[in-house]
Amino acid sequence: MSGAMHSSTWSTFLKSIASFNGDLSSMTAPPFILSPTSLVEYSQYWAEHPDLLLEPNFLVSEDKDNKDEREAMSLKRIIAVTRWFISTLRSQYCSRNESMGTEKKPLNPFLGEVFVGKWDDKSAGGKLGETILLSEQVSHHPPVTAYAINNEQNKTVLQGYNGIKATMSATSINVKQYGHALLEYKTLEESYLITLPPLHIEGLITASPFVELEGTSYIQSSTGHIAVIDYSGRGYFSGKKNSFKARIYRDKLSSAHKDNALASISGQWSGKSYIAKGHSSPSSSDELFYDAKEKVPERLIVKPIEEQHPLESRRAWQKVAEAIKKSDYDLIQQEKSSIENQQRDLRKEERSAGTSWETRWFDHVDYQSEHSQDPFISLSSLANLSIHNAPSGSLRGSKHDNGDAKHWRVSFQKWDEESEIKI
Ligand code: CLR
Repeated sequence: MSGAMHSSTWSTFLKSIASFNGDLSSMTAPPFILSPTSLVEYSQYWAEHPDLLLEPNFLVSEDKDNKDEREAMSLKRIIAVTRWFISTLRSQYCSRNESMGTEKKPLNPFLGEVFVGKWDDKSAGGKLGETILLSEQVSHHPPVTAYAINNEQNKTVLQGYNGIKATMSATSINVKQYGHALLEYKTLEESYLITLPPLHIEGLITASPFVELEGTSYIQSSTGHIAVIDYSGRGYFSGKKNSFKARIYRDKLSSAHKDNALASISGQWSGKSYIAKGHSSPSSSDELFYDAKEKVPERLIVKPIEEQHPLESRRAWQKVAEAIKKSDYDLIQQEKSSIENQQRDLRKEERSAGTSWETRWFDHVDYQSEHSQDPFISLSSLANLSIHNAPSGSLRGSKHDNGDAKHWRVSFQKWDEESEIKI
C-alpha cells in the first residue's frame, strides 16, 4: 500500500467496518481491497487435494477378522482425514494473500448464485475418478453458502455449509464460523463431522489484512475416534504464524486428558507439520505429516463463461470483476447496483405473488422435527457437540447450545433432475 490517498480511504474503511457483522453488504471498501471472486467460489478450497480426500478409501484391512488390525486401520483413516483437512487450510485461508498480495473483500453472493466444476482424476491407475463440486448461495440475509463435493467412483461425499458472524476489536475483525462439514465414505460405511475454527483478520492498521486461525476445531469419526485441533498465531505457543496442534484420541471421553492421545501432530498448516505417536508434541526430527508448500493444489476445472448459466457466479459477476480488475470505482458501483436492483425486483415479484425463492440443490433440514438417518446427529452426540445453529464447534450445554437446529443438506435427487446447469 502506498500514497496518502490510499491511507485516507483506508482509515475511512476502518471506521466503516466497526459495524460489520458478517453481512458483506454492510461494508463499503476501497477498490484496492476488493476481490473479483464471490464467496460462493470458496467452497472449492475443500477439495484442491482430491487424492488426500479420497485416501481413507484405500486404507482398509485385508484381514477383516483381525480386530487389532481393524483398529489400527481405523486410526490410520482418521489420521488421513486429518491430513486432508489440514491440506485444505492453506487454500482456504492463505490463497488470496498468495495470489493478490493481501486478504480481500470477496463479492457478496446473491441468493441462488451457483458455482460448479470438477477435478479430473490425476492418479496413474484411474483409482480416484472424477470429483465434482456444487456450491449454492442458499441464504442472503444472513449470507450462507452450501456445497457438496461428490466422487461417485469412490462413493465419497463431502457436504457442508458456511456462514459467519463478525465483531470488531481494536486491531482485528473477529469471525465465528457457523455450519460444519460432513464427510461420508459410503463404501467404508464411515462418516466424519468436521467443525470450522474461529478466525480473525490482522494487519488492518497497515492495510495488509490476513487471516489467522484461533481456538479449536474437531473431526469426529463414526468409529469413535476424535481429532482435536488447536490453532494459534505468531507469539502464542510456537512463535510462528499459522501454527496448530492436533491430537487424536480413541473417543471423546479419553480426549479429556492429553496423555490419552494416540497420535499428536504439530507445526504450521501453511507449511510443514510433523506427527508422532502418543501425546507429546512432535518436532522437526519426527515424521513429516504434511508439507503445504510442497504439495501443489489441483485447481477446479470450470467451463468457459460463455457456456455458463446466468446464475453461475463468474458469468453473473463478469462485469463487476472486470471493473475491479481495472480499479474503476464508478463502474464497480454501477455494475454492482445493477445486480442488486435485479435482486430487489425479484424479491418484490415474489412478495406480490406470495412465493419465495427456492434453493436449487439443497434442503434446509430441521433436526428437531425430522428423524432422518443423517449421521450428523450420531456424530454430534459422539463428540458432545451442539446440534443447534450455534458457532461451529459449540459443545452441548454451552451457552450457545440453543436456538433452531436447521442445517443445509444436499439433495442429489435435485441435482439429478437439474436440466439447465452442467458441470
Ligand atoms: C468463508 C468460508 C471458507 C473459509 C473462509 C475463508 C476466508 C474468510 C471467509 C471464509 C469469510 C469472509 C472473510 C474471509 C476472510 C476475509 C473475509 C472473513 C470463512 C472478510 C469478510 C473480509 C473483510 C475485509 C478485509 C479484507 C478487511 O470456507
